[in-house]
Amino acid sequence: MNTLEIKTSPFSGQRPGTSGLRKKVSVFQQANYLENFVQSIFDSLEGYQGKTLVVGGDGRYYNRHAVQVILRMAIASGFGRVIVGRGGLLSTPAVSCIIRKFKAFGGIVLSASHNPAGADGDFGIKYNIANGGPAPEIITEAIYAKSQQIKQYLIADCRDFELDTPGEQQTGTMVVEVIDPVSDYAELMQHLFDFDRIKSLIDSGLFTMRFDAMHAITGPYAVEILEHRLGAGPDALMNAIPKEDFGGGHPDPNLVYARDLVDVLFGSQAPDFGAASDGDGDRNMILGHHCFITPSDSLAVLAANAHLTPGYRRGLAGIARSMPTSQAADRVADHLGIELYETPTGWKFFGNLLDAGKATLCGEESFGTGSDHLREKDGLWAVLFWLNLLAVRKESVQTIINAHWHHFGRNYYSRHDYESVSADGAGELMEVLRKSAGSLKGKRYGEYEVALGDDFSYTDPIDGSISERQGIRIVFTDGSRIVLRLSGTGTEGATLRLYLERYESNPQRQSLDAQDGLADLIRIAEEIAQIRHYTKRKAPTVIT
Ligand code: G16
Repeated sequence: MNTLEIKTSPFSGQRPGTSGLRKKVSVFQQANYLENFVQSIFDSLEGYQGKTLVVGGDGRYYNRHAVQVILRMAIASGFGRVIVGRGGLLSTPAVSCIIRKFKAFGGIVLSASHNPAGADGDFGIKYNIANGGPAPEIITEAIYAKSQQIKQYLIADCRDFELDTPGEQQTGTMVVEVIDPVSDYAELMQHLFDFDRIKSLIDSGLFTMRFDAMHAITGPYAVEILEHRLGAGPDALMNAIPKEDFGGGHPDPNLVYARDLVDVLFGSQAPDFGAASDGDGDRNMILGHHCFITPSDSLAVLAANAHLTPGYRRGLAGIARSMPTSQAADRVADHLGIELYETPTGWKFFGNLLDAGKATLCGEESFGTGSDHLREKDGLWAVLFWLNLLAVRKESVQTIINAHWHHFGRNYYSRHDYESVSADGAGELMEVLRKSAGSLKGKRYGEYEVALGDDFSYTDPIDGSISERQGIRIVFTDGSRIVLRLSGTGTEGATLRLYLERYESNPQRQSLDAQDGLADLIRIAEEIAQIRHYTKRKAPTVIT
């Protein structure tokens, strides 16, 4: 078998964002674009010859083609084995699970997460390291640097691999092993949660649920785990068949894009529990009967109740959350007497804390929750965690969240997204704020007085690496916060995210709609940041 050396030249803009390289499919379809990036990944790694690589994606348009290219390039670069999910499919948490279980050198995840798919949609590629987690910035920057100097890539001159049947295929010195994408992950879930108890709850007939896979990767995982192992009926699953274009939808599990599920949970005869996951299976949204749990509250509830599950009965070492995530989990950490870590946005920042055993649970406002069982956030894991709590506590989701707020107080929280706005306008807004943030201290806005204004900077407590310019924080003397940052995952123009948080300890005042509870802060954010002026938008595109 020949190795071809193909001459190429760099593409600008191959710098990975918050979570890998995400671009329009048409960008990836340019000759050599994908190959350049894959070669740049391999060129930035050392010592992988003869080792194992895991490859899989969320099944979106271009997934199959990309898998075949990566397999041929992995042979040419000297990997010894590639483990690939049947059909080229693996959820992001399953990639993490399999890297760890089989002690692989690393893995490549093909996904643009919740971004729409199809020929006109988005595609993405991300490298995960041996701990199963996203490559840290030092590696993503090295990949980018290689991509800007690349002159050639190596690819095996061989036929396509058969991806639809589990088993091994030898080509040259490399083995391609096609595996069932679900079973290793399902086993891990069964180990962490009390499946018998959840099954009894579902079998009791007193509990109804609905899970929306949004025509994305969690469909097969939900069928195996929720239906086959836990006994949920097929009518408990929505959109469980993965499609290359996600059925034309936007598989972002939030109140706007998972509207069908939200309508069911807020409709007449609503089930007791509802949940959705995203394109690649790492996000989750939790709903109860006529009730929505913010991701920040979900993290706090899971932390406060973790002792009720087999996997976390041992207690938590610590909790980590991204900076814009609400401080609800901080109160639980305080109560439990454990450390709370505040990191920049991006799951990769949790990796060192998890590896060092400093954090057990992690969460982000962007509908991500996870733990030290993997090094990715994990959508179905969060769903199973909630099901385990419901099975043990035998209370409704609403009762659980009310009791939580009663005990710890409620952190009113919301995120306003201004999607696909002009990059120049959004950039200018951030520059102006960056310059003025420091001078806001002491200023009064109605009842609120600014205690701190800065651009968040993080020093990793394990390796000392510093990540700057991670979002403007305006913190008030009562702990309320306004945070602004630009998304690192969009593919069109810029997406401005405004995060709002206010703490309410009085149980009598905890039942407002979040937008009402945050109305003053929403006005103050506009006054300080002039969002309408810079984005030329009258209102956010998405409110969660
Ligand atoms: C990715 C990252 C998350 C991050 C989210 C939003 O999630 O893995 O850590 O919170 O993007 O990032 P941003 O606010 O920069 O758009 P996913 O699910 O898209 O991979």
